[in-house]
Amino acid sequence: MIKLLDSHLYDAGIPDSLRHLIMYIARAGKYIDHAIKTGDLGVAGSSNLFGENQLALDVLSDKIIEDNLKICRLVSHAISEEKEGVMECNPQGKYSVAYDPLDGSSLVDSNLAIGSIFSIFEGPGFEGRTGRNQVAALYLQYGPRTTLTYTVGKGTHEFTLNDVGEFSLSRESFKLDPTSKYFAPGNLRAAKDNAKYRALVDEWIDGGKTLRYSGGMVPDVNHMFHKGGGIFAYPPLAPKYPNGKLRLLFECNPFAFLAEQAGGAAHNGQMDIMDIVIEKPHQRTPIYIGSKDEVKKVVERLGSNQPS
Ligand code: AHM
Ligand code: MG
Repeated sequence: MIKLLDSHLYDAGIPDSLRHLIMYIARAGKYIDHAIKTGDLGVAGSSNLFGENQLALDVLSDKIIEDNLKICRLVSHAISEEKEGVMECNPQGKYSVAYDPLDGSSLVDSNLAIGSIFSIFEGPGFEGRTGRNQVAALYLQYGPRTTLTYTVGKGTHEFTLNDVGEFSLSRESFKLDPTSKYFAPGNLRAAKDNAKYRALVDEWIDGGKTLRYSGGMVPDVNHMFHKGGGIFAYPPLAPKYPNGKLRLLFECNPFAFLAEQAGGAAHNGQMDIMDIVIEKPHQRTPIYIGSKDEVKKVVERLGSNQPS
């Protein structure tokens, strides 16, 4: 018998308000999925067949999510990777949501997989909190199939969008092995100046690991979630990315929560990703995420090469 997202959330015993919020996010995901499949993927300002102005897909995705977070009335504060400041929504809302509306948007025109990522906190705002305060994290991947993967701290579970527009359970409580043969070396250009990163990449190659890297964090992490393990790295590289490129609130925290709940780990070279205090909305951090022992090995190898 099929299990739908709403009923899976109900069985998880979470408050109805959080279940409704996740269902609104899932709804936004369906509209984005539709826009990707049917829309003009051109730049903002281009017009469609009828001469109407089109929004670029990342702008449209941002708007779809913002609208859903506002109409559900469950959110007090929201912040988008596409916008500078925190948005105040409903003062009575119980939750704060950080989201990346379309991660990997530069991959859209070439038809590679992309995704939307969400990090949900109870209570108002984000600053001064850590990833441990997340009550839920989820992402949608828009690929040949559209999937939604979520955690509320009771394992990590994947749902697949079916032909009648429902998210149906496809993988329940999946787990990451401690080691894995897959590696995804982000920011490989850092290996030019960072001898430790270069040695690590050599070690992965010499050890016979298989490269799986698409340039999109969503499909890259999703790949290891499907293969039962892997290691994804995005180290810093000064002067452009002295703290790495990926953002704590929008990308690193939610994936860290999902990975930990699948038995994996996420670290920035100095501490667990979810222990980093959020000081500003667009804060960046290096990240090493995936199979536990693989993450441990990266941290040992890169050691003091990490920025403070
Ligand atoms: P974006 O949020 O601007 O789309 O950037 C995030 C993406 C990640 O999905 C991916 O891991 C990373 O950028 C790759 O960046 P680069 O190719 O610049 O190293
Ligand atoms: Mg992003």
